[in-house]
Amino acid sequence: MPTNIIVDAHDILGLVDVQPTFMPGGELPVADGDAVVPLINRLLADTFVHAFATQDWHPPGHISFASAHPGKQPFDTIALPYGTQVLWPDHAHQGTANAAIHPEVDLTRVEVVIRKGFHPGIDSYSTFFENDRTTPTGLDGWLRQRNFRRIFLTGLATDFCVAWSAEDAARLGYEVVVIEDACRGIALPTTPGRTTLDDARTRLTGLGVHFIRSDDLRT
Ligand code: VGL
Ligand code: ZN
Repeated sequence: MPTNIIVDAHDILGLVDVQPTFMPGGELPVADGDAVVPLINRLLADTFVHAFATQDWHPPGHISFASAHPGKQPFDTIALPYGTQVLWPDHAHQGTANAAIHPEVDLTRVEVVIRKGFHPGIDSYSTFFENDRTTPTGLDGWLRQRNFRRIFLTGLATDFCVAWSAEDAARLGYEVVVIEDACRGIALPTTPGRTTLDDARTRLTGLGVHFIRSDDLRT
């Protein structure tokens, strides 16, 4: 995608899981995760009129927690009816300060907040569908009724909730742009020399998702 992308009225900025639980000091820290906050605030102040946000929002004993599976450790994987599930440290506890959107994020232009991951027996990375890839969160209906066509994604983590959101959005027919410097990833090792971040980039590029930097954007 060219630099100098002009942002217009059909464009919306997505803030994916910008929650302290995913930042240094949180339960599932993403390295440098807090660095996205000032950049997102700049995009909200200078570039985008419309925004949505998501919150990972888990009940106690959620199926994605390693602690819910005796003998398992965080970052182990297990097979569940809907596919392979990475097990995580307990995180994003409903109603806690670390599960709130980071208090320094300016929410003025955030028109809807989608919570996900609240069903005890299914994880939900994507902001469109839960991890069975069929249970909707409702965001697609909201975006369609509001006439948004192009979604710019920011937040945490690039290789999980941002990537799965980007993939679903592309499959649903949206134009999808990931603003890379406004995201941070977890980068779990996959095959030798590659991480979940490399794999996500390859998969998404194949689906037509664009990767840009925030200074490629113009109003
Ligand atoms: C996320 C792992 C578990 C994310 C959420 O926001 O990317 N990752 N839950
Ligand atoms: Zn989670």
